[in-house]
Amino acid sequence: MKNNVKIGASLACANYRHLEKDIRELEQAGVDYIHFDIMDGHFVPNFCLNIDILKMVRDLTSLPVDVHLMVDNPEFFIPIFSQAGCDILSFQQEVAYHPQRELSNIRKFGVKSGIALNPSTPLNVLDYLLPDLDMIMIMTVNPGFAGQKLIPAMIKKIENLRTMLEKRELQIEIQVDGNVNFENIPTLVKAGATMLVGGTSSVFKKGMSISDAVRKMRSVIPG
Ligand code: S6P
Ligand code: MG
Repeated sequence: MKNNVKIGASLACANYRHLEKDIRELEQAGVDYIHFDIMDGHFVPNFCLNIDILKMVRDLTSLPVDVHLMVDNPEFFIPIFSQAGCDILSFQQEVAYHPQRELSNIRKFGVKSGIALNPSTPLNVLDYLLPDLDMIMIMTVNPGFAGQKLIPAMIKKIENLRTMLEKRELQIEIQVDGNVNFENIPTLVKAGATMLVGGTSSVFKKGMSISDAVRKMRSVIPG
């Protein structure tokens, strides 16, 4: 880990033909965690991964697993995923009726609590949730698909979030998800990101091995 910045691999972008091989490569490359996307075809118009794959991954590796729920009715899925063996669990703020209750439920299961914000969701929704949060995910693209372009306004949002946390002297991880690449990592980290999600733009970049990609990511982290 460089400068306390954690490198995560978005498993949805791995090669499903040989998932175990990719997981071994991720371990060898020294990634800090696996990012595990769950989609329901309703909150986002796509599907990806599932609970059985999560259980299999849990059996295969001791790497921390960070589950990102992009689903309606997160309150229904939180107990199921919390007990399937994840280390961090986050849900989208936009579809949670009682986000404070959901965050404290996640912690009751012994799992770190996270919330994900769509690009258009303002930071003030976090005001009264901060004591219940271990991680805040800034979506740098609209959720639903890999291979999109980072929305430039998200850099200021990350800076503002960092300022908000510093003012209150809170140590909450700032995760960035979407088009995290070798060129924008320095900017994202300087803005305040502490957890990077690497997908098709970095960890699983076409034409590059996982270990070379992770090495390159680490080399561009400032500090
Ligand atoms: C997007 C999802 C993400 C992607 C990741 C892909 O809805 O939550 O975790 O899997 O962003 O990375 P990239 O580099 O293809 O954008
Ligand atoms: Mg994600």
